[in-house]
Amino acid sequence: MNNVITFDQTIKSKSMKKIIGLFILLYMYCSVYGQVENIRVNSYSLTRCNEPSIAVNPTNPANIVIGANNTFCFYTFNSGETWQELQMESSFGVWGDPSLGFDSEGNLYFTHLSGEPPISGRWADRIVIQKSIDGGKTWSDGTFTGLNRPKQEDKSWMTIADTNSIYKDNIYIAWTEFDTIMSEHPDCKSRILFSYSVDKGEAWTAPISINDSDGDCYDDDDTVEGAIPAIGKDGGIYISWSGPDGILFDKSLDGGKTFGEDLFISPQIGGWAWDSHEIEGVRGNGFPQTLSDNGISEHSGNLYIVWADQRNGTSNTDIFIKKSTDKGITWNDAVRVNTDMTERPQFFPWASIDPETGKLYILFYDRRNTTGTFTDVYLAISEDGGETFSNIKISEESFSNDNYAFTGDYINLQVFNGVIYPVWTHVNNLNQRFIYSAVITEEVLTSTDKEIGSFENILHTNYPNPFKEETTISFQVKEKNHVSLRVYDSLGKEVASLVNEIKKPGEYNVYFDGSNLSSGSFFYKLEVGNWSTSSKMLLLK
Ligand SMILES: [Ca+2]
Ligand SMILES: [Ca+2]
Ligand SMILES: [Ca+2]
Ligand SMILES: [Ca+2]
Repeated sequence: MNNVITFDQTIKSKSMKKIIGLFILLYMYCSVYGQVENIRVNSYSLTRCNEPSIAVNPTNPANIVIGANNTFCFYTFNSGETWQELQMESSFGVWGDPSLGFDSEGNLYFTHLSGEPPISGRWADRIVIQKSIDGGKTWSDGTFTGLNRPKQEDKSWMTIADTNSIYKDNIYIAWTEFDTIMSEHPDCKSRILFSYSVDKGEAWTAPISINDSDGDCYDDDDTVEGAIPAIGKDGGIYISWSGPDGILFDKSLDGGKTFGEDLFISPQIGGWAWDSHEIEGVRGNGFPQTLSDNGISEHSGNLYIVWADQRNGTSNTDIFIKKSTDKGITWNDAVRVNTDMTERPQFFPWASIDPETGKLYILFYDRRNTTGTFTDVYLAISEDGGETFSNIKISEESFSNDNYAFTGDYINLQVFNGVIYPVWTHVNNLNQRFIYSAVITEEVLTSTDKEIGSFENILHTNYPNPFKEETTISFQVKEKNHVSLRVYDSLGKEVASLVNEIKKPGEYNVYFDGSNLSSGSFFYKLEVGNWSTSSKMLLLK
């Protein structure tokens, strides 16, 4: 049923030479920077190839599978050295928004939208779930959930409960239902739906609506969209999404039968949808992702929500994170994830947690070091439960990311056994699209850490300044040392202690909330061991 295309041997030997050449270059580069080696997944450009989703087989981690728009599936059984490509087929149709995952037994699931345009009324009428028991080589025709014609079912995401959860291997899907997609009629509504399977994708529960107030049907800022389920150890099901009221959150404590009252998490300045005027040249979004740390570290039980918004300027999109240590009842202040001090955009965040260490990894597109529409890919790492982040560039070359070669709505990341597997859409200088990945081990990250060794002790000017309520203070630490960052009023009285602990070399940023202070000048002082410096900021209400 599926067409398997194996890499041509001549192409392979040519690319081997290229790889050797690249290796030498990389080695030279490594001695300075410690660059992550990138893997190109498709050998030739594929039209509409974007929105990649990646899954690593827990029973054989050399088996990695990537799905991409609209119908692509790539799989490897040798950790990405060689890839096979096939086109997904199903009698329900295959129409993009791929989301992939393995259960603990190595069963692989590929969730996507349904339909084929030639069949009138069939487009996106349900969410289809196909299954592979041979690591992605062959697929079932699929089962489905959400069929509710003539309404349309769109932007689905699947999460499989992990081995530490009481609901291990149950499959959960959340998506957006439109009465009529793109309709401008005021009565046309959108809602977040949720359905799950307790029998490995054979049967699906009747979808229920999670959100308390509906969105519109424009597929824009005021549409409710971007729901990604997280399943806790104790079976709590946590979901956040974007819509007219900003980022909202809800949870189910009965295994997904019922949800509660929506909780407001954060405004989303600029909405979730950004056109090419907001992020130069490209359609971007800041959909929130909910995560539950089900691991064994001191951060186990934490919930996180990661998203992007434009609170720091229309063209200066940033990535933010909030944390809850009480299962979503209360949330801390937002922390900025990208550590740069530029006014350039970061977008399409995707996060994953290493359950062994509680380390948090966030992948995103980043234009901090580029001009125009040129884009890099960065990985942010937090070792302290989302309080502070270091950032590492993982793409080998910048590429122009614009609507000439549409890169979809998301990139993706998985962490398994301490190895980090990012996947993103790369566009070459001929506007051809490729899926890129990497296999990033702790050794690679440690060597990349050497980049951090080139850091100096620096205190950057806070941003924004003057500020109304919140501002970000960024600093670098040269060597592992005790670090303190304190804020004083104009009379020298301490008003806040923002950092007071041992820090590794790296770049950090800290949010300062001045909402309960009155207007005036403040000083902030950074101490690293015996070294110290201070700077001034202005609170204007
Ligand atoms: Ca899509
Ligand atoms: Ca609700
Ligand atoms: Ca917008
Ligand atoms: Ca930015």
